[in-house]
Amino acid sequence: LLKRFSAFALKAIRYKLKAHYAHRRHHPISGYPSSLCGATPGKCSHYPCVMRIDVITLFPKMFEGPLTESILKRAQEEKLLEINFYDLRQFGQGQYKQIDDRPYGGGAGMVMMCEPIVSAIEALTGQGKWDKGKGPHRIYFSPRGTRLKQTKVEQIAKKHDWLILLCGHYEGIDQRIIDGGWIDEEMSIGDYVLTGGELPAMVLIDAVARHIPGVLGKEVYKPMQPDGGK
Ligand code: 4GY
Repeated sequence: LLKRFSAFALKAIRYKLKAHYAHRRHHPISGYPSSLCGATPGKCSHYPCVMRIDVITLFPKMFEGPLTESILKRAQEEKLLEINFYDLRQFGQGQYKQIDDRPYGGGAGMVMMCEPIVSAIEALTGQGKWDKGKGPHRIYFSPRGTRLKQTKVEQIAKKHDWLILLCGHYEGIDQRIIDGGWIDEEMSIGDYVLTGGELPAMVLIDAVARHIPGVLGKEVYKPMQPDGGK
């Protein structure tokens, strides 16, 4: 009975949120300043969440499971966290929706083509600014990137409310995407080579989510230290 009641209560809360808090500046559960999309108030299809994460990937289904269970599941239900997936294939070129290309300037293997990635990033960035006044923070995962540390996780959770995570495959992405300024940060989760950027993206999402107020509950959440918790 209690279970059924709490399910009902949660539903009621969510309904209320949708109806009344569409453009509130503070999240009704966490009290944390929430993100706003650039849409005209009242015309926005989603009400604010604390952190929006857009994932650009060739394999959105890989994310099922890790993000749809337990704490991350609840965080999304409570609109503390919003995770959207964009299938890169849909941005592919020509009849066959091509997304791979020979490396620019030569080299072995294939890389991920410029145009689909750039159009995906630009389509998302064009959706406006959020509360903190900045555009999205764009992260590309590769073993060549800067090693991810706890201090970095905390910084990201504090500084940003909108992330774009780009998951690479093949031999990586076309270097011109990085040189052209479409990526803010190249990140590595450790000194080993995986088959793609999906697992690193899930690792970052999980680590960042713990630092969104309300995700772990008051007892567990430790506010950030001024020194970044070193
Ligand atoms: N390690 N940390 C990592 C990785 C796979 C070839 C680019 C890592 O972040 N990413 O191993 N990624 C590679 C596979 C394309 C991504």
